[in-house]
Amino acid sequence: MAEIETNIGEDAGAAPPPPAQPEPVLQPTLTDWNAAAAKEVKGRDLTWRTPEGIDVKPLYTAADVTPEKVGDPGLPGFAPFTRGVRASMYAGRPWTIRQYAGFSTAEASNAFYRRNLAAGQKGLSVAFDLATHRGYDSDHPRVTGDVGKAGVAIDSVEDMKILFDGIPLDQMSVSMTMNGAVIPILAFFIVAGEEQGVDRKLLDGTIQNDILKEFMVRNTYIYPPEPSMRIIADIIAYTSAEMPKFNSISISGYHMQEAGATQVQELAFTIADGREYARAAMAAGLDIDKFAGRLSFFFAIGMNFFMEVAKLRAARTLWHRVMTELGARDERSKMLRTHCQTSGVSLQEQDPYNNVIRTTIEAMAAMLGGTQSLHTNALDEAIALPTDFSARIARNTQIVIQEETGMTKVVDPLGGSYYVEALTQELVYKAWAIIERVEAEGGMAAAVAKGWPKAMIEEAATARQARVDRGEDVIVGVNKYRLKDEDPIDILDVDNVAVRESQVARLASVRASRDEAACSAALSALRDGAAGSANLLALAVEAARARATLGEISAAMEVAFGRYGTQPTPVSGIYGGAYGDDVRWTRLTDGVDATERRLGRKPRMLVAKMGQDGHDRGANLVSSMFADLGFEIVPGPLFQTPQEAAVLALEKDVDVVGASSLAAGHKTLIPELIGHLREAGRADIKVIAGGVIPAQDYQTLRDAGVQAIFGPGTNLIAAAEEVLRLLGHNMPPAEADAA
Ligand code: MLC
Ligand code: 5AD
Repeated sequence: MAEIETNIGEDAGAAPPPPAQPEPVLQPTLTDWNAAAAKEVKGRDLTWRTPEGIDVKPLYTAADVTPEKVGDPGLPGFAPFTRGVRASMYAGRPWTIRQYAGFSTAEASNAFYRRNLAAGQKGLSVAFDLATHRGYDSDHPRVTGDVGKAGVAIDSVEDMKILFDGIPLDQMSVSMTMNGAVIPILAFFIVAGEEQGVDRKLLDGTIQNDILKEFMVRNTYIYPPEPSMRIIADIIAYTSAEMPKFNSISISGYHMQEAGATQVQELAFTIADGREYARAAMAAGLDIDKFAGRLSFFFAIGMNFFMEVAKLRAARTLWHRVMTELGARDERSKMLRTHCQTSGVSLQEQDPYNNVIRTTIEAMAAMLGGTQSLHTNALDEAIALPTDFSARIARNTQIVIQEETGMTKVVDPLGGSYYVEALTQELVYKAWAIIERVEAEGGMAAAVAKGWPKAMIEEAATARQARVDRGEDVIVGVNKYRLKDEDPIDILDVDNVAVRESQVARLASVRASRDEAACSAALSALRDGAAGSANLLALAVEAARARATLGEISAAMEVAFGRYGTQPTPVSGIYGGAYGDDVRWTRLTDGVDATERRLGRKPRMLVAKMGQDGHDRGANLVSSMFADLGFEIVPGPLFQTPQEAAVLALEKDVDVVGASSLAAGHKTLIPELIGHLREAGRADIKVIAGGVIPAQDYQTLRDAGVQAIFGPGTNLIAAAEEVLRLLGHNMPPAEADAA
């Protein structure tokens, strides 16, 4: 066989002779390039203005990364950690494949975790159901639609022990996404470890414990802001003293991006939140270098690939600056370590296999940005929780990148890219401007209380929706290249009635077998502690040991703290403003005017949020858009029972109730609402449903009396046309051009 000539490797032979001296040529300049490019595109401006307001040029060169412009990004493992927190990064140890999961009972979730770990997952990340998040036991009347649906139901230490059965807590790092009921959940975890024989000093993991973003975007808070901040300081104090391997908080921007924030907003508010928490712990008397090394972060990774890579690099740079300013001396205190999750909101119900492609691109951005830990979403994200099938593809997306591509072999391989370095710096500047504004207004807790960060995010979300509905932002399979027919895919359906029954039975047995006197003594100590200043986690550990339930522990603190609630305040003018006098918009406003003349008043719609589902992005978008059209909107408060929503609908005498459901409670809650309206003799009030509602559930909802269903990927213009038709307006059929 003829030998193939190669110059690769040691046996390549002598180096080829140097080329003859080239004729001196004049190197083309940037001006030459500009002229050439302008000629190719006939003078069209190729600058891309991103939603962050960044003007991305079509070309970056060495001129964009001079030391005056971008400084020196330094080396990985060294301050300011722009290029990564470890010197060897993935070449030394790959990021943790940590899939967020939880559904149904502790038994079912435990079995799912074990299957995933056997198939190559490396760390655990627990998703709790909404009843648990909001501090209710599974037998509470407010949570009938929520038990076991969006996550696993945990009522006591006994459930927590089952959740980690056969999973040694001194060897497995466990993240728990818990913010509202963080005290009982962390207490259950500590006691479950203890009863597995694991000292809390060895517990490795993370608790989300980030309440500020709950008030801003995620809404699974329980108590008002002030006691909530105290809880965080108590947890940081307890874990920094007792649990040296445990990350006391996961400061989360993820949910901001999910709610519609731009990358700059996500970055800025997350870093500002981090500063607020560090200050709260310092105000409680803790030394910054004793706790800061265990503060961790969590970001979303969406489809703007290079922006996401740059965002993680910028985040590390900013955090180093913030912690230096706060007086940290230890470099470990200034290191931003983060988990990332690919973007849920970027995934679609339509043509769902595209989601695998999206998630792969996002996963690559997360790893090229230098994440420590990663969750990749499943392809059925837009409609349901993952099945074993979809979870396998999601997990394997990471395993393939780690084990087949060689991408892990080089540290920060995009470092030095003109574009990435310039963008990193641009994000640092843009985010810093917002961080300064937060600072000028008294810090993030004060900003959240004033409400402007939330409003800013909602404006960005509404503008994005308008761009998608107008076809300006492309989503393949949704507003472009849409399939005529979609094949249904198998999805996970949790029988919440059965889960609730089994939880109720276990609760009864826990209550029957515990030492009642010890339990109530522990609960009353906690009640006093909440009124005073004792460490709440330490007291809750005692209560957990005595088999107090999650609902009881939460209620004990609620006596002193109260329960928090807010009224939604939708933004206005953004969606309508994007359409201006576009014919699709004026057809609708004409329709609303005609309906108003017919009714003798503006058409009224209640936008209802029932159950413990706090995902309010869709509801706020709908409220904002319909108000722009001329509807009178009644924005329903979060967490209503179906009966409360019905009472509000009757009181306000609405024409339509739009029930927004993103947490799988729709099959229980919406039929109940319709039942209450009918009982009151108001079957004429139209009920429509929107949100994460799988096609498989449409018939059940229609049979219950739902008149229109708007799933993920709905064009709001088309939805409004449908609503006007329901109100008796003779609206011509929806135009294809709206999509
Ligand atoms: C890492 N290590 C190395 C190394 N890389 N050592 C030598 N060389 C290298 N190259 C060491 C680390 O120092 C550490 O040890 C250990 O290995 C583990 O690495 P890590 O980088 O700390 O990873 P991990 O343990 O996975 O922790 C990542 C984390 C943590 C710090 C970001 O907070 C975390 O796991 N977060 C996950 C959060 C999460 O799952 N959230 C889900 C949210 S879902 P040592 O001793 O230094 O610790 C959600 C959705 C919703 O919120 O709304 O419901
Ligand atoms: N299991 C798996 N993923 C979940 N998510 C939320 N709940 C679960 C769960 N129980 C994911 C989705 C969602 C994000 C907040 O977390 O991707 O968008």
